[in-house]
Amino acid sequence: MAMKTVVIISGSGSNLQALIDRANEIGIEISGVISNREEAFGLQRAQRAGITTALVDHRQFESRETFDAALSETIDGMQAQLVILAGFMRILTPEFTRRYEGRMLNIHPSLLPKYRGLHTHRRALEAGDEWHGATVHFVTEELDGGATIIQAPVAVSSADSEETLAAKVHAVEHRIYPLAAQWFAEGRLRLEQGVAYLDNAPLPVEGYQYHD
Ligand code: NHR
Ligand code: GAR
Repeated sequence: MAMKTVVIISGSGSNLQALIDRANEIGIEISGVISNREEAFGLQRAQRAGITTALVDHRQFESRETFDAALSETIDGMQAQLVILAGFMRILTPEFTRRYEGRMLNIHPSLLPKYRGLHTHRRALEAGDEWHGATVHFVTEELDGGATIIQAPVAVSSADSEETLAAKVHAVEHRIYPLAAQWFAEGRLRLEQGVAYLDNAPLPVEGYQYHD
């Protein structure tokens, strides 16, 4: 039985597309896609794939709490067993993250714990880092601070701009996010007392190191 999954986006949705393309193979059924932005291209990707979409526009709400309450009603209406943040750009309240703790994943464009928050490609370039990358982690109340599941490194070249580096990071994101979702759907991945386990063994704090 495929695991019912809701994907939450704010923008282009290329990670959503990677999940749509491999949903059957990895054992998920995307029962809905939710965006906080009407113009998010990911909504069109979902519609094209015949997936139910919903718009929950944060600007229509007075507070983060009321926005998050509407978001959870929408998620729960889609009967999600797994919640996937894919380029979702709003910080979530502790009440919301507690409700989905252990079954909500995020992909973040850096090698966490480096560069939590925004503008990660620019920050890695400005620091002169040799390595950058992407991290899939469980979402907890601490922003980009939940247990790491998979990390994929990307070599930075001196010729890289923010755009070229972002493109390289995207390419690895599209490989590691479906893999993490597959592990979860197969019941191999869990969060227990802040630690991520794969096949009953604790993952290292830096997560499973992905390479081709
Ligand atoms: N919420 C919690 N509690 N914990 C996490 O780990 C979360 C989260 C919400 C989103 C994604 C995250 C990322 O991968 C994520 C992880 C948005 C911001 C942000 O500053 C930071 C990190 C992430 C997402 N957002 C601004 C805000 O005020 C708005 C920016 C905008 O709208 O463009 O919410 O990077
Ligand atoms: C991805 O690179 C993802 O890691 C990042 O936004 C991009 C979304 O691309 N996420 C964040 O910055 C979360 N704050 P996509 O919409 O094409 O999947």
